[in-house]
Amino acid sequence: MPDKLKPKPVEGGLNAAGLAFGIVVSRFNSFITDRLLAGSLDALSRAGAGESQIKLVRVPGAFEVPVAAKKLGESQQLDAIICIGCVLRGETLHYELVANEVARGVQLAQMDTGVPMMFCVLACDTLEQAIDRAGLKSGNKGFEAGLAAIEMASLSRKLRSDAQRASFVASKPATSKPVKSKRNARRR
Ligand code: INI
Repeated sequence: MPDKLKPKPVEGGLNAAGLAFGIVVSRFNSFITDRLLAGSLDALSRAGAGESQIKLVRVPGAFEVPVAAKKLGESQQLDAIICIGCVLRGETLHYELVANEVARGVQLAQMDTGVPMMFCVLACDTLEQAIDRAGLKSGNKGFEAGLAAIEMASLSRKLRSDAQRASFVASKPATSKPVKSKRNARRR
């Protein structure tokens, strides 16, 4: 990379002040999802969010998470949405179908609405694996999703205001001489 070029990256911060969040949580496997929800709320509250900044929606199972998240996104009232669920492998193919569709659905919902959606749907072989990720050995994935939501909400706001300024930047006259390519310089 040339050493003269040091573009400043646009990054989200971790301050939840003035931001609004949606949380969609599934009731299926609530022993796990309630702990993930507690982790997300902990992250949001540590970052300064209050109850009035959080819209909590409960759905029956992970399969129903994407449609609720999409509806929240379509309201364009929220800066980021956390999607919480837990899919545990059973004896049948049901697990695969639910796990695949919820991931695809959440991705589609965030791309359709442009609202960042955190994917906090555990897909585990055993209950023990899920417990480890809901506050035991492997931390709390809900807390991680909460932090990611704050960062993406903040980044989204910044990118939105950058986009509003983009037309100004595009129409701004160049302040320095345009760089001639070597090829053109030789021809002249
Ligand atoms: N829902 C889950 O959230 N986790 C699961 O492990 C699960 N399994 O394995 O069946 C599950 N099924 C229910 C599904 O999400 C829907 O609620 C149901 O099919 C009704 O549409």
